Amino acid sequence: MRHSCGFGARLMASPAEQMNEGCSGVITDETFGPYYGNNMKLYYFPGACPLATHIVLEWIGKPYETQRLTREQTKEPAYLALNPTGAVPTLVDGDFVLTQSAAILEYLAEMNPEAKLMGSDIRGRAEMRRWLSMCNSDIHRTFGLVFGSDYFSGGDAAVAKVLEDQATAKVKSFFTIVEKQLKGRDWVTGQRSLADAYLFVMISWAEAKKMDLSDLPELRRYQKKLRQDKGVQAALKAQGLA
Ligand SMILES: N[C@@H](CCC(=O)N[C@@H](CS)C(=O)NCC(=O)O)C(=O)O
Repeated sequence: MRHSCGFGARLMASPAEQMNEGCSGVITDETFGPYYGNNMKLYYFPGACPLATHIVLEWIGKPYETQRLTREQTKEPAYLALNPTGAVPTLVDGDFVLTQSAAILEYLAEMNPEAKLMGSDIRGRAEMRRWLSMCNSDIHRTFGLVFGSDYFSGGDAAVAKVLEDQATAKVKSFFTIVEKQLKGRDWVTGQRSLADAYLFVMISWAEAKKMDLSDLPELRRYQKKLRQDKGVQAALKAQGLA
């Protein structure tokens, strides 16, 4: 696939950027080799969906490692052995390799219940999953058509334009639903959760695509508040985005 989503996605990280990676250092042949460190390790592209996991790792506050990749590296056999979809995120925890954002986020929340990122009872967890699913299955998926319109149109510029416009309108319709939910709330479920980290990334993509959010004041207020959050700022900085 020749498309990628994310507001900071770049094809290559400079050596200086690679040197800035947590504890993982410069990308080497061992990048995808067996990993026996004590900390969890997150594979990502800057500004792409793994930013949600990165924010959650910051909220949890335990040591972790990251490995920035290029898109090309995610198509190499060694990485495909970790994540057969050739996408990020991938989380490695000892001998456990996990893919898919929603699964990774819930794994982190369940491993760290003290961070209270899931919702406190059955309905609270269901409510959190409602918004997490909207991010992962509705907004993210539709953004795939916005960022990937060239790919999905087979290179037909007119079709690509229709795809991008229609998908942009669909994303906007999801944000309009979120807008109503945010009224009177600082967090999408009323308390900080996994869904907030994902929603922050989705709004950042809208901003990167210069979507008109002027009629969604609650969404803009929410984004501004999250931008000031220490965990969000730390994750953005670590990815070279702040
Ligand atoms: N369903 C997957 C989707 C992952 C995904 O689409 N990741 C994008 C970045 S946001 C990617 O790595 N795309 C690969 C590419 O563009 O080649 C998840 O939720 O983790």
